[in-house]
Amino acid sequence: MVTVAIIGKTNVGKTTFFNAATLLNAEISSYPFTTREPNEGAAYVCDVCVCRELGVKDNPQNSACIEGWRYIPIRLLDLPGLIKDAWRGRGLGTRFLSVIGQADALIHIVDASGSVDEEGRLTKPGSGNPVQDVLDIEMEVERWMADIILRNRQLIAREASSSSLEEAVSKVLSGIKAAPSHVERALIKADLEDRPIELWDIDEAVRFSATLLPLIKPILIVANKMDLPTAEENLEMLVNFFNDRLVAPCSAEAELILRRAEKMGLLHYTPGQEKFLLREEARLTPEQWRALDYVEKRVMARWLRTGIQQALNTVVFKLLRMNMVYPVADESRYSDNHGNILPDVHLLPDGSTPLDLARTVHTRLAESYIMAIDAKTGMRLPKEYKLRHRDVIKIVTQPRARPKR
Ligand SMILES: Nc1nc2c(ncn2[C@@H]2O[C@H](COP(=O)(O)OP(=O)(O)OP(=O)(O)O)[C@@H](O)[C@H]2O)c(=O)[nH]1
Ligand SMILES: [Mg+2]
Repeated sequence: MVTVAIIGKTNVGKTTFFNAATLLNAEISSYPFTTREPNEGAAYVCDVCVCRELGVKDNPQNSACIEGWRYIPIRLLDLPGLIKDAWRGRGLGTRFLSVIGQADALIHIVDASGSVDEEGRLTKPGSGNPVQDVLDIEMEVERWMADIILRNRQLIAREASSSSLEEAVSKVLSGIKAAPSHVERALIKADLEDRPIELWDIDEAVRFSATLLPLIKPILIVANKMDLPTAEENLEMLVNFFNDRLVAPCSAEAELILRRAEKMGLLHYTPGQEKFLLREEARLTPEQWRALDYVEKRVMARWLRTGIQQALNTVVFKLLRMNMVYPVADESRYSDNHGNILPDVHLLPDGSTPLDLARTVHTRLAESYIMAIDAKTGMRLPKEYKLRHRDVIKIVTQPRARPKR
């Protein structure tokens, strides 16, 4: 399953984002370092389902279809907060960073309202510097990676003499899934491919890590707390400064309010949509009224959406370039063997073939693979066909041999 980890300075709203996306109840507070152990939960990414295009009523099994939108589960990890100089042991230090090794991509949440001070405490909105916060926190991750490399310099040099530098570095960084091809690209980009690793100093190791990090873990910057007025100017600053990266605005608190109110049956709200509608029968307390009025005025009327769903979708569909692919057993009815219409959808990286889809569904399907059919056109697909977003695919397999009597 696609795994996304949330990183960021303490108190920026990581757990609020996590709870809003997973509807879990991990502890949130205005104190720094509230989260002391990583949290894990299921969140969803969504896009238009093929059911309407095909004119069928689907009954999803591994995902959900809500008003023509297909929601697919992903794994979300919420990490304890970082702070500048965490590598020296400030705050909770960097001991939870190894968790990012499990992630395919990172969401880097920053407090766009500038309400978190140097020590990670909440302070007057507008006094913090979100651009500096992003740089500081990414520097902590890079320092942590650089430290692993420097501590293992002799080992890497020994290994490299019998294989290659990229193989040896990749082995030491296997915990964060750095493939030799990533390491090779980063060595060239950082202009370090000819420099003996025994001689690397801290600046060189950090330069290499900073080049490698986005290659192995694409990072979305999420500008949170957009409901606070000071966030608008800072968002512009973030977008201008990080002009070659993606920055997504959001209000995690607004999303949490809406999803909890929806769960309590007070309103209709589909994550990612522009509107929420109060249920006629809903009896709101004055406090609930105030909270929903705040969300309407400060978030929906201004930004159209809370931004949580868009952030998750951007990570999976834009940064990781995943495609939604629907495997079916009966290509004329778009169903599985039990008659479920469009039962499953899988997220596969761009460039995947029908055989990759077969492997994702079941090893047996891959082992007995003969060919694939595009269920929308009925056409047989070439072996090297690159699956496209929203393809519906029938995998044709060899019939199973009957056991001899
Ligand atoms: N105004 C506003 N406040 C928010 C938003 N998201 C989170 N907060 C507040 O920010 C504070 C910190 O939220 P948390 O979710 O605990 O932050 P965290 O990043 O997980 O913090 P640590 O676990 O301590 O690192 C809480 O007081 C939240 O209510 C938002 O979108 N808008
Ligand atoms: Mg937290």
